[in-house]
Amino acid sequence: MGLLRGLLESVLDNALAVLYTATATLTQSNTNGLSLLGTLLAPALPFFLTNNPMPDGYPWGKLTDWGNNPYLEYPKTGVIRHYELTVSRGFVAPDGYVRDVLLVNGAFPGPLIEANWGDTIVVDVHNNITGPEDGTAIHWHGFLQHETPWEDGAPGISQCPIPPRKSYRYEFIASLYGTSWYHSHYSAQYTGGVLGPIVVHGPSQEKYDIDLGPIMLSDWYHKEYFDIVKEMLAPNGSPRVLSDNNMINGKMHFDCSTVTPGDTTPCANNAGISKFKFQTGKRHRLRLVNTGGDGVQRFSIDEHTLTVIAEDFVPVKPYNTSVVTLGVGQRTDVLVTANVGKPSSTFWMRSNMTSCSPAHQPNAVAAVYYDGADTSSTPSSRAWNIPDPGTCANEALAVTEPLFPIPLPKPTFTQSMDIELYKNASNVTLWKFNGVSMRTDYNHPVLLHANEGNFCFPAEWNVVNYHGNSSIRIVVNNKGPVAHPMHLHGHNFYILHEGPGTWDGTIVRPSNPHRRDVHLVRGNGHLVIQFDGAPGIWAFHCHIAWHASGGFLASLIVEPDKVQRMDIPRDVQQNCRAWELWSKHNVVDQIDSGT
Ligand SMILES: *[C@@H]1O[C@H](CO)[C@@H](O)[C@H](O)[C@H]1NC(C)=O
Ligand SMILES: *[C@@H]1O[C@H](CO)[C@@H](O)[C@H](O)[C@H]1NC(C)=O
Ligand SMILES: *[C@@H]1O[C@H](CO)[C@@H](O)[C@H](O)[C@H]1NC(C)=O
Ligand SMILES: *[C@@H]1O[C@H](CO)[C@@H](O)[C@H](O)[C@H]1NC(C)=O
Ligand SMILES: *[C@@H]1O[C@H](CO)[C@@H](O)[C@H](O)[C@H]1NC(C)=O
Ligand SMILES: *[C@@H]1O[C@H](CO)[C@@H](O)[C@H](O)[C@H]1NC(C)=O
Ligand SMILES: [Cu+2]
Repeated sequence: MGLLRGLLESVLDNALAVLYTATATLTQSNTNGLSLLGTLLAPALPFFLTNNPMPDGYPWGKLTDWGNNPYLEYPKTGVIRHYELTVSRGFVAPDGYVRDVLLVNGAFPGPLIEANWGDTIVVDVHNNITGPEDGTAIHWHGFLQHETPWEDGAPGISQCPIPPRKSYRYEFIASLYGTSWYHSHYSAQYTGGVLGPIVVHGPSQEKYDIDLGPIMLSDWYHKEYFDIVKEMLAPNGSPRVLSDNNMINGKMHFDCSTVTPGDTTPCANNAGISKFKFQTGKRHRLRLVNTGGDGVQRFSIDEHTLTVIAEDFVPVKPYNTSVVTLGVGQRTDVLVTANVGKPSSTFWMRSNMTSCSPAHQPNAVAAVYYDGADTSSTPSSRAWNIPDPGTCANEALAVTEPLFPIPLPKPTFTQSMDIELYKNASNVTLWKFNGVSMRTDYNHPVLLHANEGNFCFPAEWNVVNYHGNSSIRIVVNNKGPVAHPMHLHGHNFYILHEGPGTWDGTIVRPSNPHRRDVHLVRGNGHLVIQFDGAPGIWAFHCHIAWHASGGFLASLIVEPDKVQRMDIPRDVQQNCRAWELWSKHNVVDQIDSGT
């Protein structure tokens, strides 16, 4: 592997050396491959309406975001949104430092997937990871997959990985709407570039003029993910992984003079930042997504107020704020009116990582240009001075209230799950969740096991079977000082309480508790969630890539009887046979939990 990489790098040196002279400017293709995100050429949304229009405008008719329960009804449009995603190795320099990455359709970030509420999304994923080869599996973050748990994309849980040079077709319904993303769930692979935005258009009580589309906020690492994981999981390795930079839509400057002495990787100081255009006086929708490996982001636009209208796939009662906090995996949709300056005004957009995020360079910027501004100019606006409160927590639950109210049902079962850091007998630092450090078996997905009526699992798969329970409450107790963004697949969970220490039994707004699919639990604190279980196998894990690699994941079985009776498509078995064959003849270097 090392030799191959060395060869690739020397080819790269020759190809890019010309560009890396002191005066050269990197092109968009040098920094982001075929992606246009973060450039002034990125189209406003909806984009697909121009090439695949709906016959009668928007298909959700009289359904609204305040009057209809999206878990019970969605428009059955019958429209198929078909995408082809090819994952390949490549080189880009998003912040000027050249990296060996994984690209989706030659782009970083990967291309946008767009649909209307109720459409069927069909994605053919082609694994073109070669030199060296590796598996992959794509998770569609926040999608419920209630009729299709085998399309959830968690390797060893809902499917076998897609082997190199093979394809797998994912097919699922967009039964919720809003902003999300897709990412590899195979090891920490997504931090190497296998990710992209998803927008599902739906009703909105709050009107706006322009949909600016996805704005992805992410920490960035100059080392390859595999090397990071290897170092972290070496005996006496540190679980704290420092990021090198922070980016908005995959772009940011980097000060090349700060690289480790002896590092000869090509690096340029002038990679360029993301640029956005605002129409003076108009109201814009910005779709924020934290697609990072670890860092908690605090997003703001100088001198502008943000009106929050959705968190994850849950529309919320609008509230105003200057700064929005997002843990990894979380999304926040905000409306911003361009009425602060003149048509020639320019402003900084900022995303600062919080004190809870180990980072060399925590602050990302992008430029916002009103429609009469010179788009080559540099903003000189004043930042909001709202210091990081240091709690490493989301907005207070009292402030974030779902627009469509659902009262908290009585749980049929309550349990605690503890988060602990420990060293195993080889001195490897791992995470224990609910008493176990998880390690997946790529060849035997839990879902297929259960579907065959086999409910005995090796302890290290960390499976919890809820039998006939329909409403499950989990009290997450964080026994250490580090905050974690807790993500449950297949559900928007109710959030009953979050705070320091242990839970005192208080529930915030039981008449309509907040709901979402990721929520931060602070260090030495608690998070109490509850969900109306849907039949299937659902990963419940920390979304920090390094923590999941270190075993921080549990698989929850809901309604095993129904899981056993599910008619799982033959493709799923076929993909497992293809993986079985590939893994028999190739070494699968699973150095971590596998997810
Ligand atoms: C597959 O990956 C190789 C590089 O590893 C690249 O040259 C080729 O264009 C890719 N094929 C497709 C269809 O993306
Ligand atoms: C938010 O601020 C805007 C002005 O920037 C105001 O028009 C609106 O009423 C405020 N909304 C709320 C919910 O406070
Ligand atoms: C973000 O960081 C910048 C640079 O340190 C600072 O000026 C600004 O106040 C910070 N913004 C917020 C909202 O904390
Ligand atoms: C400790 O964890 C590492 C990483 O998962 C694993 O390779 C090793 O076998 C474990 N050691 C023991 C004694 O279980
Ligand atoms: C683990 O580390 C301790 C102290 O750091 C050392 O004494 C012990 O020999 C190590 N054990 C293994 C199996 O490496
Ligand atoms: C609920 O789940 C728990 C934990 O697995 C189990 O002990 C209990 O029997 C279940 N209750 C029902 C009604 O299935
Ligand atoms: Cu974590």
